[in-house]
Amino acid sequence: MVSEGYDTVDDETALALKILVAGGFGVGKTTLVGAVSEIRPLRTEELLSEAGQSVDDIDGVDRKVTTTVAMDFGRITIRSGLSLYLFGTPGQDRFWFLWDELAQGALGAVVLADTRRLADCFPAVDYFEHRRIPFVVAVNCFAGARGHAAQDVSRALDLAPGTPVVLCDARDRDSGKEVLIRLVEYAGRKHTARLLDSVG
Ligand SMILES: Nc1nc2c(ncn2[C@@H]2O[C@H](COP(=O)(O)OP(=O)(O)OP(=O)(O)O)[C@@H](O)[C@H]2O)c(=O)[nH]1
Ligand SMILES: [Mg+2]
Repeated sequence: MVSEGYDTVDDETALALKILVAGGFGVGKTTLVGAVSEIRPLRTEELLSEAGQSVDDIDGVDRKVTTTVAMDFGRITIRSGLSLYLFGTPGQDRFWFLWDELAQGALGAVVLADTRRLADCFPAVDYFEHRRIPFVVAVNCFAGARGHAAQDVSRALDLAPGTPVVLCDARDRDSGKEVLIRLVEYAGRKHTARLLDSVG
């Protein structure tokens, strides 16, 4: 029997994991969550106002008119029985205070990077390294930014050996999904290794 107003618990979607989508300002976080989400994504966009120009760093993202002020939320089913809840972080420094709340209980994170402004993702990389939250770096290939070897990005960001670096197009559902699959596989391996360490 199905009671009106209640979701049935479906064995097919038994496991739901929380994933963060982070990175610098304007790197494509909201775009990625929107591209892959199978539900209408929740967005908290505000217009970039003239008043904000002194604090909003819009260099390199000149056509951008809105910015995330709290978070993005979306959901994707990776395979039968496994869904991901995606939380996009706000990109600007003045919203850092929201990160700890957003990161609670996250399995892992995608750090989006733009090779024209690679340094912008340092704070996100630092954040996840310090909290030992597994992450992959996904280079969003804006026009003209192709051709960067994953190895170069890994070296420039001084990533720990084994941290995956993948190229993607944040606007493309399949490309975004691939990034998420890489993350789930990687984070799964990391968590398993830690578990074995703690019992061994
Ligand atoms: N050419 C190109 N444009 C992109 C790509 N990804 C995002 N954009 C555009 O870049 C701009 C920034 O995208 P957003 O998704 O808002 O970036 P964000 O990281 O959520 O930004 P904040 O929340 O403000 O930090 C938008 O105008 C997108 O349409 C891409 O892969 N290629
Ligand atoms: Mg955003």
